Amino acid sequence: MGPEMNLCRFKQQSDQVRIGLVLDDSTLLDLTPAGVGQMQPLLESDDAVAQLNRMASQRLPRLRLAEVRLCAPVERQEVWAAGVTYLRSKTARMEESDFGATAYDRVYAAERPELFFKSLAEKVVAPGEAVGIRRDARWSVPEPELALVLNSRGSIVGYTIGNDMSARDLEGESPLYLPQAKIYEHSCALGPSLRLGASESEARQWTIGLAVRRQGQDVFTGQTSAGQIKRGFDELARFLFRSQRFPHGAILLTGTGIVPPDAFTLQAHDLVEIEVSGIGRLDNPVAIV
Ligand code: DO4
Ligand code: MG
Repeated sequence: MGPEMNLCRFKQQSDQVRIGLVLDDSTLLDLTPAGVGQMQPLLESDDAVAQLNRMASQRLPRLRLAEVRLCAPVERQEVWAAGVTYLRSKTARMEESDFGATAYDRVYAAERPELFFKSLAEKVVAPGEAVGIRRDARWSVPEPELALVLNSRGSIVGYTIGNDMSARDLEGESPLYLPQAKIYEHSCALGPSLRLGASESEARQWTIGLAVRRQGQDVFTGQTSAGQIKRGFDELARFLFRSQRFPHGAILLTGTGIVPPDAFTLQAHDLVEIEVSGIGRLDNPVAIV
C-alpha cells in the first residue's frame, strides 16, 4: 500500500486558491506557509510524496474541511477522456446507437484506444457545484470514472475522480455528435482531491460507486472495480502523449463501467455521488444548462 497523500485546492474567505494536504475526513493542512502555492511543481517533481511527508511534520495551520470551499483539483491541465474501456460501456453504446454499433465493438478490441478532449481546466466543475444536463437532450447520464493525473512527461503521478457527463441520445443519434454529447457547459467535474503515491496495481483494486439521489431517495446505484478497465493505465497515457505535448500535464478520465438502465435519465436537482475507495467522494447537484 502506498502512503495516503491527498492534495486539494481550496478557498477560505478570500478568493485566493490555496493548496492543502487532506489529513482525514475532517481536517486539512494548509501548505501555503511551506511555500506551496500551486500543485504543478509537486506534480512535476520526482519526490512529491517525500516532500509532502516532510511538510506534514512541520507546524502548518490545520483547517477544518467544513470551513473551506474545495476547488476542482486542476490548474492548467487539459482534461481528456478515454471511452469504451469497460465491457459494460461497449455493450451499452452498441445498444444506444442505430448505425455506429460496430464502431464501439471495433474500438474496444483495437490497439488504439478512443481518446477525446473533454474540458479546459477553467471549465471544470468543483465538488459541490452543479454539473449540467443539456436543455436540448432527453437522455443524460453521469459517467463515474477514475482519472489519471499526468505530468508534462506523461508519467502518472496521481489519481482523482471524474464525472464525464454525457447526453446519450445525442451520442446514439450519430457518433459524429460525440463532441456535443460530451462537451458542453458544466459537463466535467473533478475532485475532491488528488491521490498521490498509489501504484497502478493498487488503484486497480479500488471500487467505483455511483449513487443518484432524487428528493432524498436513491434512484440509481451501481458499482464496479477499476480492475475491470481493459487497458493498462500507461497504455492510455502513452496514446494520449503520441504526437502531442502537454506542457502543463493532463488529466485523463479512464472510461465508465457503470451505465444506468436505458429508462434512466438525470433530472435537475438530482444529486450525483461518485465514490472511489482509494480517493474519496465527489458530490454534485444537477442543473439544466
Ligand atoms: O464513445 C463514446 C464515449 C465513451 C465513454 O465516454 C466511456 O466509455 O466512458
Ligand atoms: Mg466516459
